[in-house]
This record gives sequence, structure tokens and C-alpha cells, in this order.
Amino acid sequence: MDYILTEEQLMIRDLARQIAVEKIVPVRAELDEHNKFPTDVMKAIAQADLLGLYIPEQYGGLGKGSLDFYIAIEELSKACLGVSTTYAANALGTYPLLLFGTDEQKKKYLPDIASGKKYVAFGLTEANAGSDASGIQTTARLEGNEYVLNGTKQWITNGGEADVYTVIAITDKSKGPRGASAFVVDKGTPGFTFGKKENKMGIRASSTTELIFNNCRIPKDNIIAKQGMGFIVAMKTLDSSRAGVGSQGVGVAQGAIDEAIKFARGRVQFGQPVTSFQAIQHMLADMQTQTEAARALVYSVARMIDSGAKDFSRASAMAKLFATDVAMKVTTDAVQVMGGSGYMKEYPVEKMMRDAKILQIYEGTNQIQRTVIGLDMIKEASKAK
Ligand code: COS
Repeated sequence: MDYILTEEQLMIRDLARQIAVEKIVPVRAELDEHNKFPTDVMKAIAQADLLGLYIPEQYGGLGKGSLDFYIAIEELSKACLGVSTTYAANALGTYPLLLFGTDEQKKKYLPDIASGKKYVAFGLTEANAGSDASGIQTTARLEGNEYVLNGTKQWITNGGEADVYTVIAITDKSKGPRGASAFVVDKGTPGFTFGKKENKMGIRASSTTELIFNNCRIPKDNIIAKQGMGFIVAMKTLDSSRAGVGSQGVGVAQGAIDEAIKFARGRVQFGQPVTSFQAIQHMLADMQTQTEAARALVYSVARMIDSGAKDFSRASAMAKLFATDVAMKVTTDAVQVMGGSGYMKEYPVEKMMRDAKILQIYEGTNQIQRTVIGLDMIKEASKAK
């Protein structure tokens, strides 16, 4: 399929592909096995200027659009979802500042994020608040010129590794979703520590920890947007990032297809390569068709965002939902095409299948994506009548 990418987009794709092949593929099994953060790979990504792709030029980035960014995510995801999660979650943590930060906050944080000097994480989820984003219990109490944060965030990607944390906390419990506010918190602030690193099924190269706030005092000016806007900051952040999770799905699915076809061409059964059997041909055909449909949807949502659409909540949720369900199906089928070999750690597809599972869970489960899509459809229908 030809997606009519620009010269620049092709260059971004080739650059990300080169990092994937040269820097990620040789180490991905080891990162997975040892639950190891991809420090050297992230340095290479930073050196290639890919961390600042979506950050405006005035703040030290390259000022590119969502499609350019998703192309990079897709290529990294082909090689390792753990690395691409580290990369994409950096943007997730940056969006609150990018979308709602003051010029001062942007000048303070974005250039270091664009250069890779500082990594970022987004802190919303808690023990009792995941799908129910407004159910958070972490509090931020205003005391003079400071907010005092108390509470624990759970399953935070880039936890411990990031230098900057955008965090949602309750400033007025009586106001429900309108009682939440967003803050930026620097690593090293007294009263801010990390829980243990989680031992995960997949994306093991990425770091996941708790964020623990115990009377953590931050300057009043660290609030992002106004007090009471935290839920909207979180929702708009997720609207911006979810289609990017879709591009992770496209990448890991394509990576699994590439491995499966390479293996199947060399695997002889009944005296012939298994690719000569219709059963295998049909599986590969379905896998590629589904992946192409996912890619077309993700790219079209990216182009919609890049053309200045104001409300892309439903579209972004659809891209995430469809592409990540495809990723789970396709990676599972890649293991099936490869049979016993697919199940062995000697080949990368068992890791791809383990990794793909998180895509249906994080940044809103795929059940939540259906809720977002369904509610938006009903809202539109009721406006039209
Ligand atoms: N953009 C702007 N505003 C939005 C919005 C969006 N995408 N989504 C909701 N809002 C607004 C609503 O319009 C509403 O405003 P009013 O108070 O003016 O009516 C307010 O926010 C509350 O919305 P709602 O009542 O729909 O909130 P709910 O608590 O019912 O939550 C879902 C709705 C389930 C969609 C939300 O909680 C959600 O997205 N949950 C999943 C969160 C998630 O992805 N977690 C994963 C971990 S984060 S990596």
C-alpha cells in the first residue's frame, strides 16, 4: 500500500527503522529477559532528534505532526514494544504541558524533553482509579504558595527513569471530575519517591513503578492549566495519545508478520515449504489485510489531527481500539504460523504476542474505547434531532 508519505516522512521512517534494526533488534531479547530500561537505545533515539519530533520548533523540537510521530512509533514498535512504549509514554507525559502549559512552563521543560536530556511520565492511574479516571484519590492541598501532594500513583510508565512527571490530583473532592487538577512535579522533590519496579508479562524494557507522594511540596506555579481542569487535561492528553497506541499496534503486528513469513518460507513439512499450503497463505493474507486496515485508520486519524481538527476523541479511540485488537490477533497468529518455533524464546514472536497484550489495556482498556466511541455517537445523534 502507498500512503503517499512526504520525503520527510520517508526520511523519519528510514531513520527510525535504522535505529530499530541496528540498536534495538540486537538487544531486545536481553532487555526483555532482564527487565532492563533501554538507556543506550533511548540515547540513540535522542541523538537522531526523534524525541522532539512533535514539539514545536520554538521550544527546541522539530515541529512535526502526528503522522510523522506515529511513523517513528510504528518503526520502533516493529522491533520492540518495550522500547516504543518508553518512547511514546514520553509524549504522553509531555502532552499536558504541550496542550495546556504556560509559555513559561513550556520554555522551562520542552527544550530538555526535545533533546532527551529529560524524560517524562504521566501519572493518572491509581489503585482505585484506572478506567474510572475521575475516581483518583491523590490530593493536592493549597498552602500559601505551595501545593502539598499526598497519595500513590500506580503502573506509571517511565516511573523512576523520568525526570519530569505530569500528575493529576484532587484539589476539591466535592466537585467530582471538576475537582481534579494537573501538576508538573520534578524528580528529586522532597516527599516524592518511587515504588518497586513492576515485573510485567510484556513490554519489559519499559519501566513501570508507583509514584509515591508524601507531603510533597511543589510551587503553586507548577499547576498546569487552572485549578479544576485536571480531568479535561487528562482526557485531552489521552485523546492526543491514543491513536499513537494504535500505531504501536500497527508496528508490532507488522513486525510479527515479517518474522512469520521469513520463518514459514524456510520451514519444510510434507516435503515442501509451509508457505505452499493454502492454510498458511490464508492466515498470512488475513494478518496483512487486517494490519493494512489498521494502518490506514491510524494514518487517516493522524492526518485529521494534523489538519487542525478540534475534536478527535472518537477517531483516536477508534484507531486505538481497532489497531490494538488487530495487534493481539496478528501476533497470536504469527506464533501459530510458526508453530512450536513461534512458542520458543529463540524467535521474537512470543515476545511480540506477550507485548501486544498491554495495548488492549493501557491508555484506556478497549472496553473504555468502546464507551468513548459509543457515548460520542449518542451525543452526536441527540444533537442532530
Ligand atoms: N475532551 C474534553 N472533555 C471531556 C472529554 C474529552 N475527551 N471526555 C470527557 N470530558 C468532559 C465531559 O464533557 C464532562 O464535562 P462536564 O462536566 O462539563 O459535563 C467531564 O469531562 C466529565 O466527563 P464524563 O462525565 O464523561 O466522565 P466519566 O467519569 O463518566 O468518564 C470516561 C468518562 C470513562 C470516558 C473516562 O473516565 C475515561 O476516559 N476513562 C479511561 C481513562 C484511561 O484511559 N485510563 C488509563 C490510564 S491513563 S494512561
